[in-house]
Amino acid sequence: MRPVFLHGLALALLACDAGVSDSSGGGGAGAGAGQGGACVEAGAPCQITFHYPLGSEQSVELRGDFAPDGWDNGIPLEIDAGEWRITLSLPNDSVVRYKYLVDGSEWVTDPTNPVQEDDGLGGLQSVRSVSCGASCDGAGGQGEGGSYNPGPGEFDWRSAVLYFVFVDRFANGDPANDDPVAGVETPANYQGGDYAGLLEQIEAGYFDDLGVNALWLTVPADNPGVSGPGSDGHAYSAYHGYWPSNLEAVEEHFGDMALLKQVVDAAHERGIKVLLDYAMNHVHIDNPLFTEQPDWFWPLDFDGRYCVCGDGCSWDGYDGRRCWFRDYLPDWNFQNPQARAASIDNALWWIQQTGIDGYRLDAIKHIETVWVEELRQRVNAEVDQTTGRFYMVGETFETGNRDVIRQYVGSDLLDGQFDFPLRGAIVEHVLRRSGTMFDLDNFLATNDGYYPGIMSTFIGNHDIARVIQTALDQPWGTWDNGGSSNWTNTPSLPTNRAPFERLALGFTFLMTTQGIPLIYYGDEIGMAGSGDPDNRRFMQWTGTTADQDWLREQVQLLGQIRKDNPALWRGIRITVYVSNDVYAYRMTDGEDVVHVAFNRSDTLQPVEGLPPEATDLLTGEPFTGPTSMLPPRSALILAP
Ligand SMILES: [Ca+2]
Ligand SMILES: [Ca+2]
Ligand SMILES: [Ca+2]
Repeated sequence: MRPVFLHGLALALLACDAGVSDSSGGGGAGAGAGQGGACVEAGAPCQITFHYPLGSEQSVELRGDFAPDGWDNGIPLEIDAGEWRITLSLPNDSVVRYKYLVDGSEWVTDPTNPVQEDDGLGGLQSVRSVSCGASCDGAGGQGEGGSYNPGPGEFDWRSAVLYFVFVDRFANGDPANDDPVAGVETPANYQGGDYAGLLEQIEAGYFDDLGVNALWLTVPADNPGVSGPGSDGHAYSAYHGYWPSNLEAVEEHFGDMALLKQVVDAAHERGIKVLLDYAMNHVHIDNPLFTEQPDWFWPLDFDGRYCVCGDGCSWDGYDGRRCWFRDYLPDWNFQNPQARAASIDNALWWIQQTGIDGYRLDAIKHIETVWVEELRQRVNAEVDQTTGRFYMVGETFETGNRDVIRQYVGSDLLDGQFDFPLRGAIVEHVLRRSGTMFDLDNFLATNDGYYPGIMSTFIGNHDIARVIQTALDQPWGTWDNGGSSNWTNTPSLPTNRAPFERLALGFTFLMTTQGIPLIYYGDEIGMAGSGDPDNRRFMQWTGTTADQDWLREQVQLLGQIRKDNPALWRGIRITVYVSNDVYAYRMTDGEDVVHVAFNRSDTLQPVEGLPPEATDLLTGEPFTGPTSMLPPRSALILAP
């Protein structure tokens, strides 16, 4: 039962008949390659025992989808050791849906298995995953397997909690460099945030308090002090950093290279890693490279088409890799080896200059993949990784097709990507309370272990409406966006506690499952906002409400709990109870087991399958199980 870690995913050997507590809602306990080749192929026979408590009944049959006619022709259980039981040989990595037929007439679900789902006939059926060992083809039977294997003294990226510092909007330590651009409205203009302000917060311990040990900073390269029209007709400045005009200078609104280096050093002193955002898809048209090396960029004219993305060219496929985001943002042609080398040289230069620990790479599906491959090769060859792997996480804004996201993840490509589909599932089912927790469980059953790397999990970022809008009593927008570009809808902070409690549930999930949880600045206090640019209001440092302070304290607590309990970031997740509104699972890392349960609803709800005795890490109070009643919008995190 001791897990082994060969890759970036938690790998575990599960006992063949680990009993009902190892059931999952559908293969959710993603198991990976076993040590020394002791893995079990998907489909290999696996001995699974089914149980039913002995009572006054005369017969119990197992019926289900374990055989083509398994719903019509049952297999009788036999009395053995004081219970009804039967052991079947079933394929490893499969899922069984079943019921018991008692005395030939009464259909019941498995009373020893809390995992159930709708049977499509108005009732429920039991669901159980079949696993008798680590599968040989990566976690969940899906991944290719990465090469991540931190050695002694190396930082383990699975333990990272990432905070997105939107530099211009985070903290203003030097009013002398604010210098807004003329003719640009405040929401799209520089607002004064800088490295001096960030440095103050690092040194004040703001991130330590949150349990944050990694920062993602917006693009540091110099951008022009000009305005450009957005697709919504408003004038924009380059406050976001995505218009690089000088790739070898630091944006003067933020500071200079010495100050950026100071930020990185101060973070490192506190055990905090730093990722810089790197924009490699395009430059600003003012970048001298565009005039000096026109062959390094795709022409705006593409066989007579005006190749602006979403205009003369599509955002997708080959078009999507060569189109210009705007007509002032020339797009790199990385089919040109000189262009590719120059760009990768620059990415390496920033690493050497600053001593950063990783990159967040923008707009991955809009560049030629060979750029990522070569960057990885050169990082491996040229960057000192003795204290930890140089972690590269990509952004592919894709909510539906997970293969599009996964194709860039691997030991020779990205270490991970932002898990947009997971974000959708959490927001849809937990925050917006749509569908049921069975839907969430079904999603997770296929998502756990789907990617051969370490994904970053999140509920909010800078491209979607502030997540609190999805958690309102009456949430608005759609789950995957919630209001895109928006200048007129500027929601104010909710005045009741419930939305903050729902956000805390979202953070509870992120902080108690695998992946690198990302906190988008301000979400820890539930800042309000619709789509871009309203989702990028300046960080609120003063005048926070009691609800905001409560949420921040919850996130701080969750951060500390995650840090203190490695099972939460490297354990395997096994579903233990599901109802329409309640979800419970346990994270298992060898002998360490932590149970998590939460109730999304506004009513008191039962939960089952929890340990008989434990401590609730959220309150410090003793807990008595295995059943309990969960108050509205509340969670339990239970450790022995
Ligand atoms: Ca400033
Ligand atoms: Ca500038
Ligand atoms: Ca491109």
